[in-house]
Amino acid sequence: MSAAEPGADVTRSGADFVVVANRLPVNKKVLADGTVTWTRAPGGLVTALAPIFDSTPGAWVGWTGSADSDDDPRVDGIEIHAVPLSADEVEDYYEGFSNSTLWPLYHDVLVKPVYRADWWDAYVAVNRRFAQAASDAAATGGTVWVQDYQLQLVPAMLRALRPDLKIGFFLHIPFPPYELFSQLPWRREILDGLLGADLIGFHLPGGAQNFLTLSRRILGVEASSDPVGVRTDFGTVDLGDRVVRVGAFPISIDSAGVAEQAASSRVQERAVELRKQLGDPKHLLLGVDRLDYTKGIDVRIESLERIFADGRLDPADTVLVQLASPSRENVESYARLRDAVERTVAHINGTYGTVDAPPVRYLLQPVPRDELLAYFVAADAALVTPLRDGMNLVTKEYLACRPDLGGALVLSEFTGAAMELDQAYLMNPYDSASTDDAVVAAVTDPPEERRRRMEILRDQVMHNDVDQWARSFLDALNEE
Ligand code: GDG
Repeated sequence: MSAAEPGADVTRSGADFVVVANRLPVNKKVLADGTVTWTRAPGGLVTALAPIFDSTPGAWVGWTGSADSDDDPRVDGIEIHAVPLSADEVEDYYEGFSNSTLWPLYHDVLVKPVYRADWWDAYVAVNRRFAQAASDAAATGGTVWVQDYQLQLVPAMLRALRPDLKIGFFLHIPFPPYELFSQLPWRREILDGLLGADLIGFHLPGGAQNFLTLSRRILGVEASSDPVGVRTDFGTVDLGDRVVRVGAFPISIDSAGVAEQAASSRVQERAVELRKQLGDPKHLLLGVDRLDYTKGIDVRIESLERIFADGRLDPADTVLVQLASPSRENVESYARLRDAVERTVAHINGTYGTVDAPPVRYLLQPVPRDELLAYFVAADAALVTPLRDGMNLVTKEYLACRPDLGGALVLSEFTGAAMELDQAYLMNPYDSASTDDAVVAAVTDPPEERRRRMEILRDQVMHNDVDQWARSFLDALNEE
C-alpha cells in the first residue's frame, strides 16, 4: 500500500468498535428549566450490543431524529457521533428514498415504489456524511458495523476512506429477488455499496441467496451458488482483490430480560386488570405493530369480521386489542393506510358491537413498555399477520412473556420469524380461508394442543437471543 492511499500512513486513535445506524440510541428530555438531558434509549440493538460496549471502547454514529438540529448528545458508556440532517434531507433521503423507494421495493412492492433522481442524490450525499463520520470515529484496524437499508452505500464509501477497517453490514428488512430489485434505477450502485463490506448479513438464507444471484447477474462478478445456512455455510462474492462473505443471522430479542420484566408483579397485576377492563372476554386477541402497510393490520381485522359474519366466534365474548404506533406520518401511503384501518375498525364495531362493548379496541399511540408486556401476558392469542416482514420481534416478545404457555401465536408465513417458529398457527395473509382458520383454531383448539405448540415456540425464543445474534455476526466478521 503506498503512502498516497487514504488511511495508509496514519495510526488513528478512536473507537475499536463503531455502530453506524440511521438513528442514535438516545432519548432527549427537556427539563422545566430548559436544561436538556439525554438517556440511552432502551431499543433492541443497543441492548444487544451493551455487553460489547461495556468491554470495548465503542462509538455510535447516527442521526438524533430532529431535522436542522445541532444537538450533541452525551450518554454513559457509548461515544456518540451525531450526523446532522437538514429538513430537506429528511424529506428526500429518509421519507423519500429510504421509505418511499427502498422500503416498498424490498417489501414485495406492496405499495408502488417511487423512483426519483433527486431523492437518490440526497441518499448518496447523506450516506457519504455517515461514512465520513464513521471514518472519523474508528481507530486504526477497528470494526465498524453498518445497519440497515438507509445506509447501503456506507460500506464502500467507508472502505475507500479507511481500507484498514473491518466492515460489516446487516439488513433488517427482506432482500428482494432479482425480478423486483432490478426495477431500481440505481441497482448497480446499491450492490457496489454493500460489497464494500467484508461480511453482509440478512435475516434469512433466502435474502442472502437473492443477494448472491443479483451480484452475479447484475454486476457479473463471481458469486457462490451453494445454499447459505443459518449462521454457517456463508456464500461468497469474489471481487478479485478480496472476497465478501454473505450469511443469514436471524435477529432475536433479549429473551431473558423480557421474560423477567413480564414476570414482575406490576406487569402481572396490570394484565389481570386489563382483562377485567375489557369485560373479561372469553377470547382476547392482540395485535401490536407500527402502523405500516407491511404489517397486515387490515388482514386481521377483516378476518375477524368474516369470522363474526360466519358465526365462528361470538362478538359478545371476543375482543381484539390493536395497538398501533404512529409511523412515518409524512409519507402519503401511511396516511392512506391509517384511513383504511380506521374505516374498517369503525365498520366492524358499528356492525358487531354494542354501545358499551365494541369488539375491536384500537389505540393509535405508543404504549409504555410495561403496559405492552401486560397486554402480551393477558392475550389468549397474538395475531401477527404481515404481508411481508424481515423478522418481526413482536412475535418473539409475546412468546418470551408466556412461561405459563397460556397463549397462542397466529403467524404469517411471510415473516422472517415463520422460518424458525413453525409450530405457530401459520397462515397465508393473501388467503382469507387460511387466515380465518388459523385465528379460530388458535383460540378454540384444545388447551393441550395450544400448550404443546407454545412450549416448542417459547423454547426456540429462549434459546436464541439477541446476544447470540450479535456475537455470531461479529465473530464471523472478525474471523480471519
Ligand atoms: C424492523 C423490521 C425486524 C411496537 N409498538 C410499541 C412498541 N413496539 C416495539 C415492539 C418491537 C418493535 O417496536 C417493533 O419491532 P418489529 O420487529 O416487530 O418491527 P419493525 O419496527 O418493522 O422492525 C422487522 C426488525 O427491524 C429488527 O431487525 O424484526 O422485520 O421491519 O420491539 O415491541 N414498544 C412500546 N410501545 C408500543 O406501543 N414500548
